[in-house]
Amino acid sequence: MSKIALITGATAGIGEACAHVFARAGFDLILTGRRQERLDGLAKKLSEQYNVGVATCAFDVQDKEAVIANLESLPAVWRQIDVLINNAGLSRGLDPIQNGAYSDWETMIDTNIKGLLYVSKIVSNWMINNGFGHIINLGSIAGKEVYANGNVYCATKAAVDALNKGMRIDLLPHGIKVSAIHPGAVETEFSEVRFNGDKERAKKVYEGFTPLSALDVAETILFMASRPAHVNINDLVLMPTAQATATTIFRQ
Ligand code: NDP
Ligand code: 8X3
Repeated sequence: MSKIALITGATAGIGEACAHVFARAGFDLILTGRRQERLDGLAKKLSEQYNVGVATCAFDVQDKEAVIANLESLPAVWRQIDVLINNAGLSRGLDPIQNGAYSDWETMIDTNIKGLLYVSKIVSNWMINNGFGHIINLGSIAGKEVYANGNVYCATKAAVDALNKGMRIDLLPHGIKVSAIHPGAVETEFSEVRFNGDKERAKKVYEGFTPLSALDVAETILFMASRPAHVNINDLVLMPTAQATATTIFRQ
């Protein structure tokens, strides 16, 4: 029987790259995100290209009832999840704390922290019943270091860092692995979302150096997920070679 990976935020960026990489490795996939048409397109492509099973589930991770209803609607066979990749997340704005928008703060907290918790509660209970599983959380260098105007986004990723450690302790007696990956700059739709669709401003973030690609991160996540049973990578910081810290980037 094939292994199963559930990937949140599979409609773009790192989540979409994880879908490709895990399908190529023979995993059946449960793909989630809000944009159903992107999920449908990806499911068709991956099932044809790699001959794997793909289920899709469109919901907003901020909506607790929607998370519960959608995940609980999965048939029993899809609940045998080997790997949960808690990837759905975003940043909104880059402003000093006194100028931050309430709605941006709420969106980041509700998505990056509460959404991750809603999904993790359901799936970790399934993993406990199954007696196996591996949860891989997407943190960020922004959760390890705070940078100017990053305030609330950095706080949400510091929360992911803490939750990753807490989950690992709580799920240890159940034989469930918990890991986090903390990337530096990865060129995806992330900065476009942060800057509210401003493509020019987003492009500048990655100018003058080679950022990580979504594929770089996805391949590292597959490596984490494919260690032997007795090995767990607790925490992995993955940076572009040109980036030493959250704010120290060598641009040519
Ligand atoms: P993208 O914007 O390219 O992708 C984000 C994904 O998250 C999309 O699939 C989006 O799907 C999904 N998502 C966002 N909000 C929600 C929501 N409310 N409900 C369900 N799904 C949601 O960004 P990345 O791929 O770069 O980001 C993925 C993760 O990696 C995030 O957690 C981010 O914080 C983290 N990260 C990113 C870095 C970077 O430099 N890019 C560096 C470090 C960490 P949809 O819009 O269809 O709902
Ligand atoms: C995304 C990385 O440093 O641009 O989490 O916020 S950063």
